[in-house]
Amino acid sequence: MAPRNLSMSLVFLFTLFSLVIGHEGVGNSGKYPIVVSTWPFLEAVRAAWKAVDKGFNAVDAVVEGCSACEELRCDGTVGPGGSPDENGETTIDALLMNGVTMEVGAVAAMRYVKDGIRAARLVMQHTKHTMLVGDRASAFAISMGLPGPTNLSSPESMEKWTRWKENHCQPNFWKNVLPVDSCGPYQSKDNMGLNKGVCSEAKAMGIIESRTSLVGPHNHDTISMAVIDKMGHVAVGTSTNGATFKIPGRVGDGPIAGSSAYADDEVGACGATGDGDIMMRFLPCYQVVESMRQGMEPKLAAKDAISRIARKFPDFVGAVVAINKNGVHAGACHGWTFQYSVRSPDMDDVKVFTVLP
Ligand code: SD4
Repeated sequence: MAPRNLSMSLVFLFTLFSLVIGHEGVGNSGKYPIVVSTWPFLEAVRAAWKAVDKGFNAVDAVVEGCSACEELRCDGTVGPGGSPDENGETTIDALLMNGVTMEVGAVAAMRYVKDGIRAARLVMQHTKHTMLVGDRASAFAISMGLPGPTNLSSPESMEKWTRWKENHCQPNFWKNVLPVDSCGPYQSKDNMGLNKGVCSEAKAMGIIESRTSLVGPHNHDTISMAVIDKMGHVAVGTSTNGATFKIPGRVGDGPIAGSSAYADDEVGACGATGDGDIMMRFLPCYQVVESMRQGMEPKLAAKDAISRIARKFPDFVGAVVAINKNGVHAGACHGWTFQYSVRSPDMDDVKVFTVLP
């Protein structure tokens, strides 16, 4: 090929390459950085924005954002001091995912350590595991330098728990057990008559028909945050103290990759909130990201993931927020009105979007 033809071909190839790259939104096209979070957790989004705008990578910005929420105890359901379990104890579920490497760090039912998202980052950075649970997660986090052991209860969580005890431990998460209308210990109703001391006239607690007394806007909020940094890299994180009056040992969707959050640099990210016991059976955030990978717009992908759950559990309460690599975002919800927050370069401050069921 003559030199002139060669250089023209190179110019043509370069132009074509730039167009393709631009179309796919790879690199900083002016849409990045961007921070998206469940609920109007404005300070958390501002903290993440401040970090990512300064040049932090997406993973570290997510940690800054979720950590701010933990410190502020957003809605009483993130960080310490909220959602007492049946023993009156607060435990923490958290997850961090790097959409470049697909590394995940998570802690579940973690006691005595208030820094959920930082503990999740330590799991990701310093172990080859994905998740640590319970007391062992706490011991790990403390051994790696996080403050603790700390009592995670607060006057508010203890008062809530006392009122619940006074109300005969209602509502609760048991089913098919006796006794139905008082506190435990509970026994399987299948053992009725086999065990001495169980009142045979007592009514067994049936399958919970409506979970709305257990799971609603005031006892169930998670921060799930997605960040795309200046390089176009994606990360997500989740932090929650879970469901109020949960059975001790319960782990929700918070630390489950693909359920409360999911990120893939090639596609985008998703965050979820709601009734984790139900949602984790469907991996809604994995679904959202995979649907977007197949070409679905975020709005349709979010709606589709939610409707897959609603078809099987019409009473479930939950929401997802989806963002693709082009910075296009959308939410979908069921059973409640959902709000999510966004901060991007074209905004002066965080903007809250409302999604109706
Ligand atoms: C859970 N999904 O543990 C979490 C809590 C939550 O909004 O509130 N989500 O089920």
